[in-house]
Order: sequence, then C-alpha cells, then structure tokens
Amino acid sequence: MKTALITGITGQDGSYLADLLLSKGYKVVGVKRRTSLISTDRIDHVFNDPDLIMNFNLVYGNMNDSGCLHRLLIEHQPDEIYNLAAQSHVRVSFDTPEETTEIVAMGTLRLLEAYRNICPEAKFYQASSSEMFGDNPENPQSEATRLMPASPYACAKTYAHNLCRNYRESYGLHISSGILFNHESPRRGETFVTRKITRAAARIKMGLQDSLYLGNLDAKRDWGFAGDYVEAMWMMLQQEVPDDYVVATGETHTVKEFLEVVFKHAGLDIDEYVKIDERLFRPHEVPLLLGDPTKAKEKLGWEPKTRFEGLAKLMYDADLRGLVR
Ligand code: G4F
Repeated sequence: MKTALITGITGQDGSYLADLLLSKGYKVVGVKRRTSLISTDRIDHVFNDPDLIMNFNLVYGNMNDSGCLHRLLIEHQPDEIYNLAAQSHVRVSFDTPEETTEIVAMGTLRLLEAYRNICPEAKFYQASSSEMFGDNPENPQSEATRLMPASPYACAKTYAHNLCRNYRESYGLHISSGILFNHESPRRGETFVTRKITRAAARIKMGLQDSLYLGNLDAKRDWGFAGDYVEAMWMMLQQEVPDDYVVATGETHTVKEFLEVVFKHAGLDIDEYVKIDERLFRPHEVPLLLGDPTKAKEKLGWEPKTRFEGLAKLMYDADLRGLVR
C-alpha cells in the first residue's frame, strides 16, 4: 500500500485529493495546522466512513516548523508528497505579505529540505499557480510563458516554483509542479469570487441576504472544477519523468459572466442585488488568465470534464441544497 502525505489537507484541493487517493487504495497522511476552531468540514465525510478512516491519518503540522516537517517524513516515510498548504487568497496576500511568503515560499523550502534528506526516493507534487503569469499579456499561457507575478502571493508561488525546478535539476529528485488555473467547487472557500457569488445567490433566493458586494467584474479567469484538477496532480506523480504542467480548461470568462450564469439559473435580477465595492478591488489586478492545457492532455492524457456553465450551476445548486436541508 502506497502512502501519500498531503499538506493543506483541510483545504478544497486537499480534501478532493484525499478522496481520490483513498479511492485508489492509498494510505493518506493529512497535515493540518492547529486552529482553535476545528475546520475539518471538507474531510468530515472521511471520518464518518469506517472504510475510509482506516487508511486516513490526520496529523498536526506547520509549514513554519522545519523540525515538525522532518519528524513527519521520518515517521510516515511517504511514497508521494503533495504540497498544497498555502495562504492562498491573492487579495489577502497584499495585507499579510510576510505570512503569505513564510507559508508559500519558505514553507516549500523547508519541506523540500526535509524531503531530500529523509525520503529522496519519494515523488513530490508542488501546487504552483497561474497567478505566477500575472502581468504577462501573452495568452493562452503555457509552461513556456514568462512568469510576471503581480501580488505577494504570486511572488511567493514563483519562488517556490523555481525552487522546485532547481531541486529537481540539482538533486535529481522526482518533483513535478502543476500550474493550476482557478479551480472551484462546492468546497471552495467562501471568500473566493465564485463561491461568494453562488452562496450569496442561494441565500438571496432563500431570503437570508439582500445584497452582494463585489469588486472588479471585468477580470477574466480560466475556471475549472477542483475535482478534475486533483486527478492531474496524481497523474503527474505516476510519470517516469518529472515535469511541469499547465492544468486549465482553455476557456476564459469574466467575473460578470459567472455572475450572469448563476443569477439567471437562480431566477434573480443582478441589478436588484449586486453592488460594487471599491474596497474589493486589488492594488494590482491580473486582468486575464487563459491556460493552454495541451501538454497535460498529450503527456498525461488529462482533460477537464466539467465546463464553465455546468460548474457555476452545480456550485449554486449545492449551496441551495445546503440551505434547504
Ligand atoms: O476568486 P478570486 O479571489 O481568485 P484569484 O485571485 O484569481 O486566485 C485564485 O486562483 C489562483 C489560480 O489562478 C490561485 F492561485 C489562488 O490561490 C486563488 O485560488 O478572484 C478572481 C477574480 C479576481 O480578478 C478578483 O479581482 O475575481 C475578482 N473579484 C471581483 N470581486 C473578486 C471579487 N474576488 C474576490 N475574492 N472577491 C470579490 O468580491
């Protein structure tokens, strides 16, 4: 039985990846930062399933603590390591740049050092981000596109991405980075724009909320389904040769288009409920992200199954179901 260690287990991606790996018969060690509230909602279904919980181990850890990361790798000797832990909110990274950099950049360095010293035979997945393309107007963006990060978060991700390539080349380690474009789901955090919209629409529909405040509606993103994207992560680590891959749908849409699909589906009038709040604009916006997933398709055989409209509707439906339960 293979063992996979996942940092960021309580996040959207960590929870979908745990589901996937448990379904494939892995033993999963999920690393969670201590918080005063429990915050395990996204993995509670694992605890409630006697078959799944047998192969799942939730452990405390922290990307700021080298000794802890070393101890976890010594104790669990993973075959695969998935580094998903992050302060992943771009807007918030402008307010907490140092904390973001500590977790995303230095945290990755600490984990890589532990990995190369303790279990260098393991395979390592790095969660890189399309935010790294930032200001680069060239599109669609591929693995060859120049990185021009435009936020503290993206700068930290770029450092971690470059470091992973450097460790792969310097030490011959099996490290692959997935340059994931925006990926959403009913498990998406409530402050990211897609979930903020679907949750608000459901609450408005149920009479629990009377307005939705948003920032820049013109930004364009390449939005896919997180459940599809964790499959690409796993596929990367099954390759003989490690590499970097763009994971995207190859379609881009404005925030306004997402809003329109959801409100139409909900039977709501945008003009009646949506207001613009200047405070939600970013000091520096990334105007357009559009990925070219050709390499992932050709080399991994990966393709997204869920498309834009279906994604928006399934997220709204899930939020509505959550309220009428
Ligand atoms: O949903 P967002 O906050 O996601 P963003 O900034 O694109 O980043 C997400 O995707 C990245 C992959 O490309 C990840 F690396 C990152 O960790 C994160 O998961 O914002 C999307 C767009 C932005 O242009 C933002 O300005 O929506 C715009 N927006 C408009 N109103 C808003 C809002 N974003 C948020 N969060 N909240 C608003 O009210």
